[in-house]
Amino acid sequence: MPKPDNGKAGHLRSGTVEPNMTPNGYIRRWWKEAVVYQIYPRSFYDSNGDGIGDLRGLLDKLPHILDLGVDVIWLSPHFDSPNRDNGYDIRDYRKVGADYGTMADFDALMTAVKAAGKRLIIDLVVNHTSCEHSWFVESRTDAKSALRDYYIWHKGDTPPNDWTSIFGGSAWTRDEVTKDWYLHLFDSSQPDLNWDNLAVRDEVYDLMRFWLDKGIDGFRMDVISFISKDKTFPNLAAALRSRPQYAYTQGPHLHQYLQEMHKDVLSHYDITTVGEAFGVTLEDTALLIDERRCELDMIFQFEAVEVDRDQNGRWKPWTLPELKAIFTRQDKALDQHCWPTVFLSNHDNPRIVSRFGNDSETWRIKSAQVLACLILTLKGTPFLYQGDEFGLTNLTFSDIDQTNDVWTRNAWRDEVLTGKISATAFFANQDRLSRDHARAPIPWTAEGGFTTGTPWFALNPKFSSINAQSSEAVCLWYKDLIALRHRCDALIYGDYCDLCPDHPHVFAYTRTLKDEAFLILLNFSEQVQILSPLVPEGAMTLELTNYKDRSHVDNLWKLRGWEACIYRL
Ligand code: TEU
Ligand code: CA
Repeated sequence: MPKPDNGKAGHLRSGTVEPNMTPNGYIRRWWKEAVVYQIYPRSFYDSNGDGIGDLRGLLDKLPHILDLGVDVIWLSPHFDSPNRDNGYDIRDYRKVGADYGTMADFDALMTAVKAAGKRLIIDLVVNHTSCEHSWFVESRTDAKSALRDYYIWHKGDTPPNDWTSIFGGSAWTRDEVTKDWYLHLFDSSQPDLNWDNLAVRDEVYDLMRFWLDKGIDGFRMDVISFISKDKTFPNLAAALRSRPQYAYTQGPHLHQYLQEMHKDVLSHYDITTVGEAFGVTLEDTALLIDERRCELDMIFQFEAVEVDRDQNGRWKPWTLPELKAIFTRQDKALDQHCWPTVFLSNHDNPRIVSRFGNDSETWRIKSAQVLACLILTLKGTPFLYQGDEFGLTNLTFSDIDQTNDVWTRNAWRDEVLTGKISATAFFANQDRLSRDHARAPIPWTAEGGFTTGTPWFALNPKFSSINAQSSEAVCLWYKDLIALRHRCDALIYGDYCDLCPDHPHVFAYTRTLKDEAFLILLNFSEQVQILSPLVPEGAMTLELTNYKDRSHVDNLWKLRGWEACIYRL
C-alpha cells in the first residue's frame, strides 16, 4: 500500500512532522504523484450479457488497469438511478444501481483495488438529485413537508428569472402538483438541491461518510462549483446568456460550504478530492484549491477542453498555439500552494485522437501516442479516460436514434424540431463534440468483445479494426510513460517551460526540478518538422520515443509525422 499521507497544509495537527517539500516548494502528496484512470461503468465491460457494463466486468478487466500502472481509479456514478443522464441523476445515494450489480460487487471491487495497492475514488453528484429521489418525490407532492425546502421552489405565475438549463430550455419547470416552479440547472429530471438548508448539507455529509467509512479514497465532485445559488435570482448578464455556467459559479456561499465540508468530513480521512469546476475562471481557480484555504485538493479547469468551442458552445477550429497558451496561462495562474490536473477527455468530451490528433489509418496510433505523452508529462495530476489507451476514435451520427445523451436529445427537440437549425448542421456539430463519442462501449476484441448480448449503445462500427487488441502499441506506450513519470520527480513536480509557444505544429517544453530536467518534443502534424535548436545540446539521453529508429542526437531537431520523444537533459 502507498504510505498514508495525513495532514494538509494549513491544517497540520500539532506533532505532525514538517511536510516533505520539493525543491521548488510543493508539498509532496500521494495524489499529486498519482495517475488517475476514469471508468464509465456502463461502457467498460459487461460481465453478464445484459448489454450493460457492470462492476463485475470492471473486476474482470482490473488486470488491464493494473498493467497500465495507474494509481487511482475514478468510477463514474454506479448508484441507483433512472439513468436519464446515465447515473448523473441519482435516486439513491447509498445503493448500487441494479444494472451495475450489488453492494457486494462494489465491496469486492474495492477490496481487489486495495489489495493491488491502488486507490478508488467515486463520483459525488450532489448539486442535484434525480426527480425520482425520495426527497424530491415528497418535496414536490407535499408543500408542507420538511423536505419541501430540500429543493429550490418558487411561487408565482412566472419563473423568478431567465436562467437557462445547461441542457437547454429554462432552468425552471412548473410542477404539476403545486403549480410552483423548481430550479434545475441541468435536465428537468435533475432538480437542484437547496444547499442553504443545513439539513441538506448534513444529508450530503452523511452520505459522504457512508462511502468514506467503507474505505474509498476520495471523490470526484460533479459540478461542485454550482452548489450555492444567488437567491436574489438576478437575470443572466447579456454576455453570459450563451454560457450561463460562468454565472452559476458565483453563488455567495460556495467557499463557505466547501470549507464546512472539509472541516466536517474531508479532513477526517486520508483521501483526495477533485472538483468539476465547470464555469470557473482561471482567476477563481486558486480560491477552490489553494491548500491553505482547506476546500478541495484539485479541480478540473475547462479551458483546454473548450479550445475548440465558440462563445455559443459550438465547434470551432483550434490551433496548437492556442492550446499551448492555455497550459502556460494555467501554470502562471497557480503558485506552489495549488496543484493542477491535466485532462483532455472524459465521458463528456469527444475522443482525443479524433479531436486533437489524427484518426486516419496512417496516423491514429502515432498521434494517440503524442497526446498520451503530452498528458503524462505536463505539470498536474493526469486523468486518463477509458479507451484512450487504445486510441479509440469518434463516431458519426446521421440519425437522432443513434444518440443517447439527454443533452443532445434536448438540443434536437429545441433546435431541430423547432426549425432553428437543420438536421445536417446539427449532426455536423455532434460529430465534432457529442458526449456520446466517449460513451460508446469499449471494443475489447475484433469481434467487439464488450458483451455477449446486445450492447446498450452501439459500438463504434470500426471496432473490427480499432479495438484493444489492434491498438496494443498505444497501450504499451501509456505503460512506458506512466512508469517513466513515476520514476522521475521532475516529470511530476518540475517547473514547466514552453520553448516555442508560437510554433504552429510542434509542442516543445522542459520540465525541470533542481538538477533533473527533461525535454519533451511533440510533433502535432503529419509533416516532418525541422526546428532550430531550443536548448543547448549538451549530454542528453533519449528516454522514450514512438519511432523505434530515432537516431539519437544526430537528428535531435528533426521530428517526423506525429513523433514524440522525451530526452533527459
Ligand atoms: O458535467 C457538467 C457539464 O455540464 C458538462 O457536461 C459540460 O457541459 C460539458 O463537459 C461541456 O463540454 C457533469 C457531468 O460530468 C456530466 O456527465 C453530467 O451530465 C452533468 O454534470 C450533470 O450532472
Ligand atoms: Ca451487465
